[in-house]
Amino acid sequence: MEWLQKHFLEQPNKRFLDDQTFGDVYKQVQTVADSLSSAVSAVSRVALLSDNSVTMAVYLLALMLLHKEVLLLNVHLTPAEIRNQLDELDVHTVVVSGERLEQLRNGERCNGVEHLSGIGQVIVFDEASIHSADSANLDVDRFDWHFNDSDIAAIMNTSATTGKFKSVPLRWGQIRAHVEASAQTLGVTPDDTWLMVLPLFHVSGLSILMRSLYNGTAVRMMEKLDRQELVRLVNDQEINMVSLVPTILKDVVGDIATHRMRVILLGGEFIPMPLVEACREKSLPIYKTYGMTETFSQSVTFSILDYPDKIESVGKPLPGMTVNIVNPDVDGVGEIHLTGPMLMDGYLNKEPIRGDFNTDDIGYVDEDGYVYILNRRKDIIISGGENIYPKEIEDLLYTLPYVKECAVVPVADEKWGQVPALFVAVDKTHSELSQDKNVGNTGKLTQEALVKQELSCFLSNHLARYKIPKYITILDSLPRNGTGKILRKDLQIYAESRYI
Ligand code: S0N
Ligand code: MG
Ligand code: MG
Ligand code: MG
Repeated sequence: MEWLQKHFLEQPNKRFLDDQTFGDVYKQVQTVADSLSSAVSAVSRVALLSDNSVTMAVYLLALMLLHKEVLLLNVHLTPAEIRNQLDELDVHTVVVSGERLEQLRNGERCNGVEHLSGIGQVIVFDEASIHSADSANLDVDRFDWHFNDSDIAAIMNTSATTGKFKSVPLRWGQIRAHVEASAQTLGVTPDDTWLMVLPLFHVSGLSILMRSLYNGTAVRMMEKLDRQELVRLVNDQEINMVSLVPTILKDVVGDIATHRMRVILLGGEFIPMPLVEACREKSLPIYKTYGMTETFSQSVTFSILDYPDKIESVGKPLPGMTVNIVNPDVDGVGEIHLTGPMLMDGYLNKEPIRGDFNTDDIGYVDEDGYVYILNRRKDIIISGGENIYPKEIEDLLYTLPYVKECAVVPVADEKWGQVPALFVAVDKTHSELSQDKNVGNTGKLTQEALVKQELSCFLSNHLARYKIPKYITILDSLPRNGTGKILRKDLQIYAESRYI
């Protein structure tokens, strides 16, 4: 937060967030911190739930200035998922935008199932107070602007192979290491304006705010993805930097003019080579990035225009980061392990990391130090940049008394890159699946349609939309190998032949 104070002193009139200057934001952050301070004085953690906006950024910075650990909640989560995350991390205060308030209050989706969130304290954004920010009544000394490297700035929950989320503490030392290394890799110019269309609740978005806060450059916020507006901002040179996932870029690449941008940082999911080729043909300054919440975003990056012979790689580690290939085969392909100052020191409430961090991704490093990813984490499904772990969905389904066996597998998808597909075997005689129970509101359904309806309804009450399987296939039993393991690859091949 000293960075904000520094830019306020050195360049108060420079644009920072949309049309707000460093001077404006400096005052707004203190005003909001003042208004929140008594409500949050007794707690060390506060959750924040909002879509991207300048107001969200100001509230986030204000909570940081109050030295709170800010749990950033994904707006796509259901009330049940939100409550679960709050309970697990012992968070009782949620700061929320007016638009997302209903989501905390009422989780009803279908069949009258209710999930009231039972949260201790809910504080709604107060836009009016932000704009009444006035320097006259500000005494900067009442805040402690200094942060220790080991202080936690934010917490993000990431889904995990186990099916249960893990909590990543993002500490100031890690953030500083990242913004310094990123600036060295991408360069900084005084006119940089970085478009934030990716969510501030992911490191893809939060890192943009932190880089600009450190470099004293501008951020243009986009609340809701608007593809036309994105193209206009790029072509009219209102921005010169943007972070995107391939799901977004592939929709707009045809409309983007050449040579207008300084950096298009592209990552968050598998990057298809035809997209990279299309960008290279237009000379778009694509910087591929490989990174994750655990490393506070990009840890490996390169420019496809500067190194065209390496376009199949994800680039070289940022200064300070090291990639180690562990257990390599004869071709040098092995587990990708990372280490360096941007890496977290361990998940909350888990063993600290000693030595390298195993990403569970598989790849190799070439003789020039470029990293190639061949397989993403085992079983992971990445839909439009959101990670989904089959086990979370499967474990949830196994809580249903009539589910005998189930498996969720990734299926290629034109829009989202990948989507989950569910295979399930059920006990059709179970009372929960009886025709009579549903006949009132649905009319007569086939047994299969009835089962699918029950499952869809159950899933939508419990899981964020992007995690809900796009395809459901009901089988008598799931195919297994000699040792009893479900043949997931066979299911994936079957799903891709049937549904695509
Ligand atoms: C792609 C996005 C913007 C899609 O949102 P869109 O089109 O606005 O959809 P909505 O209007 O919100 O919803 C319409 C329907 O679509 C469903 N839906 C929304 N998102 C998804 C999804 N991802 N998959 C499947 N379905 C989705 C909605 O539920 C809705 O459904 P209905 O109509 O049924 O209600 C949005 O998904 C998005 O923002 N994605 C990107 C998220 C992201 O940033 N991921 C990256 C996370 N990774 C990291 O942070 C580490 C990597 C990293 O740091 C990085 C990544 C990229 C670039 C740079 C970096 C870096 O290193 O700095
Ligand atoms: Mg959107
Ligand atoms: Mg969205
Ligand atoms: Mg640390």
